[in-house]
Amino acid sequence: MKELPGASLQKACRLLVVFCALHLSVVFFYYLAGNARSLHGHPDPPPRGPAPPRPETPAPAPPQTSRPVNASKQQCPDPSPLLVGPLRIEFSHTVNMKKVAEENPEVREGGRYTPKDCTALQKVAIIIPFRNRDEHLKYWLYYLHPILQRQQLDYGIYVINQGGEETFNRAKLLNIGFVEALKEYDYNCFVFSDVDLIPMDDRNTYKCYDQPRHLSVSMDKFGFRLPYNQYFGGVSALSKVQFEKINGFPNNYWGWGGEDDDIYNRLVFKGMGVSRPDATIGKCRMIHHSRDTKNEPNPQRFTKIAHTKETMKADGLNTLSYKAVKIERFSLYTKITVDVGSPKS
Ligand SMILES: [Mn+2]
Repeated sequence: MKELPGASLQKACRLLVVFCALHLSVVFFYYLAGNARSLHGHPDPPPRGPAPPRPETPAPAPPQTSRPVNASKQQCPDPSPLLVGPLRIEFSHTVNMKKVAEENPEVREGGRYTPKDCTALQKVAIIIPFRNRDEHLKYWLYYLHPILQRQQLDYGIYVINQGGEETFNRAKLLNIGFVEALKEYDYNCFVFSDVDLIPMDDRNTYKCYDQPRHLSVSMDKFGFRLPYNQYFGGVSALSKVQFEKINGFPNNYWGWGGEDDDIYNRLVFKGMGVSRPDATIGKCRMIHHSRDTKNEPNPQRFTKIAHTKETMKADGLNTLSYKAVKIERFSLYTKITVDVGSPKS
């Protein structure tokens, strides 16, 4: 049957009206659904005032989307959406290591962690020079594991324990940590942290940047200020490339002081600068302690840091010698006890 022109126009109009009604109802449905989600779905913004330490409970994982089982993971977003900002850090309670391990079930043996839902931007080895500071280490692990997980880093914790009774050698222990960590995993970033320093804001990400990073810029010990502009002590981060460029750290600073200034000089002589977080994000607390024995101020430190430019070629990664005495993999960290030799050897 052949239709008249008028009838076909009428049919087209009717179709258009039906289509518009359908469109409107779909829009209205999504409008309602969107309202309902914003009323009930969004978490409250994190509280900023003093509160019990929040990092204890691991942040909820992002909702699982239905993705094919073998699909390659996406890169983790930068910055991590799990960060909460300022943290309350205090050292009055005692830390039960078994409990800390239970509270961090996703940390693997040796203190290793890899984000489940995304590929970490960096593989970070955290190196802690150590001797006889077990109480401090407990606080460090208690606070840092939750923070580092929220930062979505693929990380491992290496405590480099100086065996024997010789004078402490912080920088050499850091060199050893670099070498030992690389034997275990393909790390591309190294964070060197004193055992008694805890960040007060998880936006201070323990990762590497274009320039070597100084992380502990605003310590309570120094009235939350940098003690001096060239200060590079406490917590710092160097990529593998940056560390190798400066031939690692000096091996010849025995006792307290100077080695961090030598490292700063090395960076400058190799044409690098220091990157830092701002004074708010870079706040951190130091656990109070008295001076360790066998770590007296090094009287040679001033003469030594005056000659970094000449000494750095022949003192560092290329001259590092030590003996790994024992490697222990605990649930929250790897402890490597080393014989670092003595000043004369
Ligand atoms: Mn200290």
